[in-house]
Amino acid sequence: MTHYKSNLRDLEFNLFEVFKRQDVLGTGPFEELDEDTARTILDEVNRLATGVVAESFEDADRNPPVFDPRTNTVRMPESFKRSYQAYMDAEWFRLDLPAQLGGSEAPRSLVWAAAELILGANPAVHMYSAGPGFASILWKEGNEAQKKFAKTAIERGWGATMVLTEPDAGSDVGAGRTKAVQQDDGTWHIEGVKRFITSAEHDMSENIYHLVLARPEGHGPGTKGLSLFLVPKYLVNEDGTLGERNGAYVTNVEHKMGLKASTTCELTFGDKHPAVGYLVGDKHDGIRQMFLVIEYARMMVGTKAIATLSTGYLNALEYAKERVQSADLTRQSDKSAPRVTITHHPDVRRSLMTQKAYAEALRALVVYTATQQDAIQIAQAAGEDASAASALNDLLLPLVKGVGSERSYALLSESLQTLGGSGYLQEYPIEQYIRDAKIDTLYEGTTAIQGMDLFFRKIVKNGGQALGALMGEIQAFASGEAGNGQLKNERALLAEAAADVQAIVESMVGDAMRSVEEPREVYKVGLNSTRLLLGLGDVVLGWLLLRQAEVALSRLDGASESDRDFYTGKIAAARFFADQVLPRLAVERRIAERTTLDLMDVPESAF
Ligand code: ST9
Ligand code: FAD
Repeated sequence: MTHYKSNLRDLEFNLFEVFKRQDVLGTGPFEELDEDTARTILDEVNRLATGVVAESFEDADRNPPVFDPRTNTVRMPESFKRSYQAYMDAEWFRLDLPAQLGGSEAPRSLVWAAAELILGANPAVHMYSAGPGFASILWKEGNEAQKKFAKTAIERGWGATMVLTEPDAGSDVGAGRTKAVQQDDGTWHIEGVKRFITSAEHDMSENIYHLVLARPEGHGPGTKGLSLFLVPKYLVNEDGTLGERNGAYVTNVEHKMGLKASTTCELTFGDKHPAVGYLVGDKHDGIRQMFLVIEYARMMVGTKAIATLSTGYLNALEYAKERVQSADLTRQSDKSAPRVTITHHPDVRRSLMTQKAYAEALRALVVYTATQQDAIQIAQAAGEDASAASALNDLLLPLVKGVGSERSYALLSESLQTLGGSGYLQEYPIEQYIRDAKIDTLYEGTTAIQGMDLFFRKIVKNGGQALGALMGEIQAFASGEAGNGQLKNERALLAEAAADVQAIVESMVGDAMRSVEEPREVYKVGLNSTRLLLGLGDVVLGWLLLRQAEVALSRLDGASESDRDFYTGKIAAARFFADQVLPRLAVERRIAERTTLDLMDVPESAF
C-alpha cells in the first residue's frame, strides 16, 4: 500500500457519464481508440501510479537529490529513479504525441485523466518525464534539424526544461537580461544566469535540452524582444550520437519547502565555455513559442494541485471513518454515552464535504477544460475553425491553474485538520502534500498573474466572447429543468451566483474603461482580479457539480450498492456547494462594487 489514493471511479464518471467521451472516441483523429481501450489505459496507469510510481514519494522527500558543485551534477535517489524508469518504460507519454513522433494522439481528456494519476502519486515523476512533450513542441515549431533533434530526443528519452526566470525577471519575464550573440555559422552563444529551472540537472537521462528565452543583441525590451533557443547539455552529432559538453551548467540546486525530488536549478550559460544555442524555427518569435509550453505547464500545475487535494481528502476520509473520539453531539452531556467515529461530528462532516466538493468539482473542471482541447484536436484534424473552443480553453486555463492551486492548498489544510495532531506527523502523507502543493500557487505564473491574465487577456482582449458563451451555458442550465425538480433550489442559487460574478466583471470593466481618462482607476481592477478569479471559479465549479448531480439523479434507480453510494455522494456534494459556497458570492460582489482607491493611498511607510 502506498500513500496515494486515486479516484478512478470519479475520473471515469467525468469522462464517460458526464462528458460522454465515448461519442468522440472511435471518430476523427481518435478513430483507433475505443471506450474499452481508454478504460484499460486508465486501469493500467492507475496500477502504475498507486504502485511503483508512488513508492518513492516519501523516500525522495526525506533523501532528496544531491548536488555536487565540483562536477555540476546531481545524484537522484535510487528509489525515485526506479519510479521514473518504470513510468518511462511504460511509454504512456506516447498518448500525447502525434503519429509522426511515434504517438497515438489520444484525446486530451484521456491524457489529462491519466496525468492526474501520476501527478497525484508522485508529481516530480510527471515533471521529469516531460521531455517527449517538449520535443513535440520543438518538432512543431522547429526547422528541419530541430525536427530531427526532437525525434532523437524522444527515442533516447532525453529530459527537457523551460528556461525563463532570472533573479530580476520572475513574473516580469520581459525584464530578462540573458543575451544571445549570433555566430558566423548561424548558431548563437547564450550568456547569462537563469534561476529556479526545474529538472535542469539529474542522472536519469544521457542528455537534457533546454528551451531558453534570451534576448538577441540589439533586440528591443520586454517579452517581444526575447527569442527562443534550443540549448542542449551535450551537443548532438549528425548521426544523433552525443558530441561535446555544451557550456550550460547547473551551478546550484535550491533547498526548498517541498517537492524536493524535483530539482530546482540555477543554470549558468557561457561562463566556463560557450553555450551554443539554436534559434527555434529560425525565427524571432520567442514568447509566443514559449507560451505553447506554458499553456501546457499551467494545465499540468493545476492538475497536480487538484490530484493532491483529492488524495489528501481520501486519506482524511479513511482516517475519519476509523478514528473514534467523543460522544455524538446529541448525547454530549451523557458521560457514559458510547464514543463514535469522528464522521459523526457535524464539524468534521462540514470539513469533509467541503474537501470532497472542491476536489471533485476541480477534477470536473480539468476534464471539462480538456474536452475543449479535444474539440480543438477534432476541428484541426478536420481542417475546421477551432477558435470558439480555443478561446474557451484559454479562459478556463487560469481557473484550472489559479483556482485549482489556491483552493487545493487551502483545503489540504482541512485534510490535515481531520487527522488532529496525527496529521502533523510525517507518519501520514498530508504534511508532505501541503509542502509539495504550495509551489502550485507560485510557479507558472503566481495567482495574481492568473487573475490579471483572466481579466485583461481572456475577458477584455477577447471582447468577452468566451466568457459570454460560458455564462450563457451556465444561465441556460440554471433556468432549465435539470434534476427533474430535485435541483430547483440549487439551480436558483447558481443563477444568483452567476449574476453576482457577472456584476463583478461589469464593475471591473467599468473601472478599466474609466482608467483611459483617469489612469489610477485601473488599480480598482487590480484590487479585484484575484476576487474575480476565485469567484468565477466557484460559479463554474458549482455548475459542474450540478451537472454531475443531474447525471447522478438519473442513474440512482437500479444502481448497484456501490454506485448508489457514489451517486448519492455526487448529489450531496452539489447541494452542499450550492448551499454553502455559492451564496458567498453576493458578499464578494458587494465588496467589488464598493472598491475605492483608499488602499492605494496608504503610504508604503504606514504598512
Ligand atoms: C515555471 C515552470 O514556472 C514550473 C514547472 C515546470 C515543470 C516542467 C514540466 C512542464 C511540462 C511542459 C511540457 C510541455 C509539453 C507540451 C506537450 C504538448 C503536446 N496565453 O500580455 P503581454 C504571450 S516556468 C498565451 O504583453 P508582458 C503572447 O504571445 C516560468 N500567450 O505580456 C503575447 O503577445 P500577444 C513561468 C500569452 O507584459 C505576449 O506573451 N513563468 C499569454 O510582455 C506578450 O503578452 C511565468 O509563467 C497567455 N495567457 O509579460 C511568468 N500571456 O499579446 C508569469 C501572454 O501579441 N508572468 N502571452 O499575443 C506572466 O505570465 C506575465 O503576464 C507575462 C507578462 C510575462 C506574460
Ligand atoms: P515575483 O515576480 O518577484 O513576485 C513576488 C510577488 O509579487 C508575488 O506574490 C507576485 O504575485 C507579486 N507580483 C509580481 N508582479 C505582480 C504584478 N504585476 N501584479 C500583482 N502582483 C505581482 N521558472 C522557469 O523559468 N522555469 C522553471 O522550470 C521554473 N521552475 C520553478 C520551480 C520552483 C520550485 C520555483 C520556486 C520556481 C520556478 N520557476 C521556474 C520560477 C517561477 O515561475 C517564478 O518563481 C514565478 O514566476 C514568480 O516569480 P518570482 O519568484 O520572481 O516572484
